Amino acid sequence: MPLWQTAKDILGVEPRQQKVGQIGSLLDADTGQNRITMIGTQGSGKSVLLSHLLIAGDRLVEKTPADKIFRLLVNEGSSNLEHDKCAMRAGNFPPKTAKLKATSIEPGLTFEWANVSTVLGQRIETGKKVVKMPIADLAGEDLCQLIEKVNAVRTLQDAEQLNAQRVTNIVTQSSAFLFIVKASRLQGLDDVPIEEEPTDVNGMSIYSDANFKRMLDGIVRYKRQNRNSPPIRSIGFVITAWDTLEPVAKQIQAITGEPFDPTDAKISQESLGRLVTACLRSTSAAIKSLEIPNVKYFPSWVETKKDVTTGKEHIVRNQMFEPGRRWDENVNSIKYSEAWDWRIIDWIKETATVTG
Ligand SMILES: Nc1nc2c(ncn2[C@@H]2O[C@H](COP(=O)(O)OP(=O)(O)OP(=O)(O)O)[C@@H](O)[C@H]2O)c(=O)[nH]1
Ligand SMILES: [Mg+2]
Repeated sequence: MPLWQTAKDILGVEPRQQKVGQIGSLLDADTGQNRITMIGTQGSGKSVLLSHLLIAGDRLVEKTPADKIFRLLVNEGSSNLEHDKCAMRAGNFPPKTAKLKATSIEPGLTFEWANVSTVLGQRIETGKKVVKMPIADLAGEDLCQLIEKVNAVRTLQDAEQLNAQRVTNIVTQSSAFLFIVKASRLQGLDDVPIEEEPTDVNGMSIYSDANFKRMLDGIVRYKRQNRNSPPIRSIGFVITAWDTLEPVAKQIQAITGEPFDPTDAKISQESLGRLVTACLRSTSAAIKSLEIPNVKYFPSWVETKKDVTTGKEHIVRNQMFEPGRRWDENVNSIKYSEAWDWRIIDWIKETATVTG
């Protein structure tokens, strides 16, 4: 039995006996389809994260040794991702993502890894892993509406009638989800007023926890009712704008003695998990009860500074001759959570099954 099929059996969210009849169709429909979907409400930091994730990806490509392959292929579609990356490197936040129009072409990313060896003079790639992130940077409004629709969908036919391509891509073929949570919207941390979630899309709550729980419920319901949809193998929580949590994080660190400095790459998964459980109680309980096997947490941030003349927030750029890194690595680069972004890329790789 192929390893990935065994993994599906072991890790699936549904009981094994319900899935036996489904194995053949899963194999036929989706061999090697490793899809991750990024989910986050409006203004939760998706575009900023994606831009610096791609910047980190470029740096990883630069650093990849000759006997390995790491590729990150960007299909921009109607998005402006390559521009956003350069704007970030220049210290500017990307603009709010435009809502998709009927004619828009959806963006997407493809991550690829392989080992390279030479046998009898032939270059051979082995252990290839490919992961697709089909809708890389949707507007929060589109995602929220999509999830609202997914909630109402019962059959694949319904999905086709509503908006087949998007619903199918986002839920049917995803086996992992990257939840984007903004640190400033985490609820209940003393002395930090929460930033409310925008509520201009019908049914959205001002609270992140309510929105995530509803999204998760919609996805799970859909997957339970559609046997061709792969089970959820993993969820990654990215806590964006982690820098805004600095005062409270430092306080937690001072009182508990556990590393909780936003810029400290040594924070344990356990500490991060405790923060997410405490601030997103309904979502965390739902994830736990679904027994999703692989849940990981990633802080993410860019360092910002207010321009004294314009009052505008800018991303802090590295100075060319700043100590600690080579001068050419400092050029055209910003201060951001690079080490954590590389861990996100590792997690993306871990969610993948070998395809060749
Ligand atoms: N300080 C700080 N602010 C951030 C960070 N990430 C995002 N922000 C702020 O949050 C705003 C929204 O971020 P975006 O990435 O555009 O949010 P989005 O999820 O793409 O939003 P939509 O496109 O509307 O769905 C940014 O313009 C910044 O002001 C961060 O790491 N640090
Ligand atoms: Mg955006």
